[in-house]
Amino acid sequence: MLAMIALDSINGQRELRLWTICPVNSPKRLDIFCKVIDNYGDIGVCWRLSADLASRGQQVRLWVDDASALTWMAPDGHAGVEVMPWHEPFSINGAMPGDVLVEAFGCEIPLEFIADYANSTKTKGANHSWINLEYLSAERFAERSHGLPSPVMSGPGKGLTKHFFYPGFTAATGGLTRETDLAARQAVFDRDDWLLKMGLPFNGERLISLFCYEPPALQNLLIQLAKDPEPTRLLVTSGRPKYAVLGHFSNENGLLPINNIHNSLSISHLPQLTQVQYDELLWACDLNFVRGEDSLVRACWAGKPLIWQIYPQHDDAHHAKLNAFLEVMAMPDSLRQFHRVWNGLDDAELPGIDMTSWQLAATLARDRLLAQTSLTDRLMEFVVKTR
Ligand code: TRH
Repeated sequence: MLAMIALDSINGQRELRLWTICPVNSPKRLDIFCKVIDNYGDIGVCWRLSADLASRGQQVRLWVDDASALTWMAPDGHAGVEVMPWHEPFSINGAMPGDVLVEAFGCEIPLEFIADYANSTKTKGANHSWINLEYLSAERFAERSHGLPSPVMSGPGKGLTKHFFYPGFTAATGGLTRETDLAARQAVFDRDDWLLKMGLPFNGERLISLFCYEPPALQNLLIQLAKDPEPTRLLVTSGRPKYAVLGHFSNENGLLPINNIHNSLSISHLPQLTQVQYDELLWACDLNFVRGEDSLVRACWAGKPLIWQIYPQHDDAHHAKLNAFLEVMAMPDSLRQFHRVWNGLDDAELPGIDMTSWQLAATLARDRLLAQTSLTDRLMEFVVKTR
């Protein structure tokens, strides 16, 4: 913390004032904890945040119980981010806890680490920062709950206070992760070069990326695209989307199925992309199907129309979450209905694709979001404010 004397002029009267300033970007050491529950979102979100913090001069240790996806998501790692194994029983291996603890998605940081963190803050006489990073939601509760304190009443962390940090789409939430160089990289992106580099055939057809679980309307979509006189190349990401698509073909005994009367639909299967390449895929396409959390945010930044398959919850809590997102993005009716059918909230026919109105909404939504500060900026400000 820096203390500074400043001469101020208030209502014409000159005053000497004491300001206390702690620069938001002063380097800190952060320990981020991540448990991989399923799919790629847990590690995807945590890696994205870690890399962004590091590129702003922070030092990050990312403790994760399964780092295997990083071998393809981020094969080159990132300067300033150290990936640490989180095994049971937990061992910190003599390392000193950093200044800030981030507990991603309620993963419950090992008690041994909390004990060391509590001791080290006491010994250093330092303030503590324990952030509970929550799931992204456009629902109103994200604004209400963002920043709330939660005193720790028992265990080795007794006496410390956790703070809830809710990512979100408005200024009253924790915002969305966005790298400082994202717009510059996007501005010089050359789609033709990229497709060539990726070895993807392209003859000017509409490009659609597909990253999804097993949406009930997938067959419907394939039929719609195949029947459409406008040619489409569907770029199918690896894993579950690939098998979901192949499943529809094998339903038809592996024959070229689905009424491809105009030969309109071509399908390319993609390998596992790095996170950087996945961003580029979203920039290259005219329409992106995304899922979960991180790919949704990246598709918002791409500024292209997107269709989101939300992570389903048993109690259907995802219905309200989906509707809140459609609202905050001010999506046109046809796009809202497309989402309802794609997510199984409505078993009607899939509406037709309306690129013009969908593109307009995507551009406007991106512009509104770009006018806000990023999640990483807000997190660092929050740390300073709550210490
Ligand atoms: O994989 P997801 O569905 O992840 C999740 C998890 O299910 C998680 O448990 C749940 O909490 C969350 O959704 C809501 O979707 P998501 O969040 O988009 O994460 C995918 C990550 O994978 C993202 O960081 C982008 C990255 N990715 C690549 O790097 N390369 C690729 O080729 C693809 C397809 C994705």
